[in-house]
Amino acid sequence: GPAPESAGDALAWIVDQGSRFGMYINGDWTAARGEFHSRNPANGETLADLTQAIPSEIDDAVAAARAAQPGWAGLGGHGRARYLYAIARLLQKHSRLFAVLETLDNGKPIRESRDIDIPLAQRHFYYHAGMAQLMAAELPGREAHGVCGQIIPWNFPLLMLAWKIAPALAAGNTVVLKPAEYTSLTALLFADICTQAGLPRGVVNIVTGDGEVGEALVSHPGIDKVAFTGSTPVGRAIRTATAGSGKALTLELGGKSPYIVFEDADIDSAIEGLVDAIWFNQGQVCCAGSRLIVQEGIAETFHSRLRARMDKLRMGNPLDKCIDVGAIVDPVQLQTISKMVDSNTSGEIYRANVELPSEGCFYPPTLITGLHPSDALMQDEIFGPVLVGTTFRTPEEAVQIANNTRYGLAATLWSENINVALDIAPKLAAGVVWINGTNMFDAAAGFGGVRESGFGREGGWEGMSAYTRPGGKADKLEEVIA
Ligand code: TXE
Repeated sequence: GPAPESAGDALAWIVDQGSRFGMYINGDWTAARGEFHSRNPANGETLADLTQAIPSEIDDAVAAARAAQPGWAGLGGHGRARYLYAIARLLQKHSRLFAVLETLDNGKPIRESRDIDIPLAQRHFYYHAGMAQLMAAELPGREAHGVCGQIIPWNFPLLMLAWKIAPALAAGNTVVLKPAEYTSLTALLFADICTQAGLPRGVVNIVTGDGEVGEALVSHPGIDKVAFTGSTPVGRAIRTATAGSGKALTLELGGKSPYIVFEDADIDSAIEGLVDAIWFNQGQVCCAGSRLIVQEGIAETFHSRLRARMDKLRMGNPLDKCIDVGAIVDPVQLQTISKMVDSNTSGEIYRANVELPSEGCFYPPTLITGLHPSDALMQDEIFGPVLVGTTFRTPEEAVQIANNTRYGLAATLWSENINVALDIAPKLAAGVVWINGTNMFDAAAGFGGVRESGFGREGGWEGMSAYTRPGGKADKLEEVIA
């Protein structure tokens, strides 16, 4: 196969910064203190030393964002769009650097960062540049919240940053964003892009650190809107911390999304779909199709063909362009996954017959079948390359099992019968239902959950309106006309 992608440029960029990063506040870099490290989970090597924000630095970042906000909103939609287009083009120009850096920091296969994460992040900025221009006409009478405090997870570091920052800026907000502590590097490279794009100081601020920094940010009185993607327990804590504060809030939390296969499904496609649903990004995907629900009549055949497909997954160095399954983000997450799988008592476990690299955070693609719908493994998010499953007899039972969860982010169903598909889809409690496909995203389509998967939508008009509120001032006439 082709040679692995070289880490050279990305490592050179880190070294150029002295391998120590301060934070990006008011368009400047703060002093680096090297209080925690970013590591490459594929080999354990330290990539860079990072800084844990202290309260006065969070104050500085929020103050910079507050000072910049009226001017940013005052540029109008067309003015802001110019910057969003510039950011999109720069992301495109540096896409290889971003892709390699993301893979080094997170452990995801280069094929995914190169073909999915980074292009979708670019697309999000292009799309929201357009939204900025349309806003005055399409969301009349609405205005930006002000300053947004945004907290993102480690599974799609740059893409989640784009989902947060692009609509916020398009609507006229300024932001203070905190990336996850395991994966801050592409957010710091993005700060460089903001400078290159000539973005006015203070419009984007990046602070780094752990949950303590996140907690301080969301409860800061200078924040008007909080947007969070991460675990359900932290989402709950943030909802409590912001309750009664008047801050607007959107939460995108965990999931245990059903993947239903009817007996008339195209089995080969449904199996390929599962490769995308649960082994994409090592299953560390909030909307991963992690609960397999197969109709009884085809279950045996389906499971045996699935096991054969699992054996063909290629695991190894994430920089290798042929790799399907890369490294788990961090040793802690690896341990969580392995503990959960080891807790299995009633299901039948199959581990893919693949060679694991001798070092690094790797976990083999795993299938656990024959579970009861109420078993803990069918209820709790594993957030790893582990598919759990059960069977059903009737469509009614499929719906019942699918909805037997506290989550509701996504659902997938496979059937060649359009009547079955159209009958079942609306009965599934989920923010999105995919039919004969899975994990399809578009900047124009609102994404988000119901129940404990959170509330609010990101993307499309729904996402834009979440970054606005009814306005106090009349829109500028020239913008409405434009
Ligand atoms: O998430 P956390 P973790 C799920 C998944 C995973 C589990 C734990 O099941 O196994 O969560 O992952 C910041 N106030 N998902 O521990 O803690 C934190 O610094 C404010 C699903 O990494 O939720 C990071 O930036 N912020 C998910 C971000 O929250 C706080 C993606 C997410 O970290 C905070 C990730 C606090 N009190 C994990 N505590 C998805 N839905 O995509 C932590 N943070």
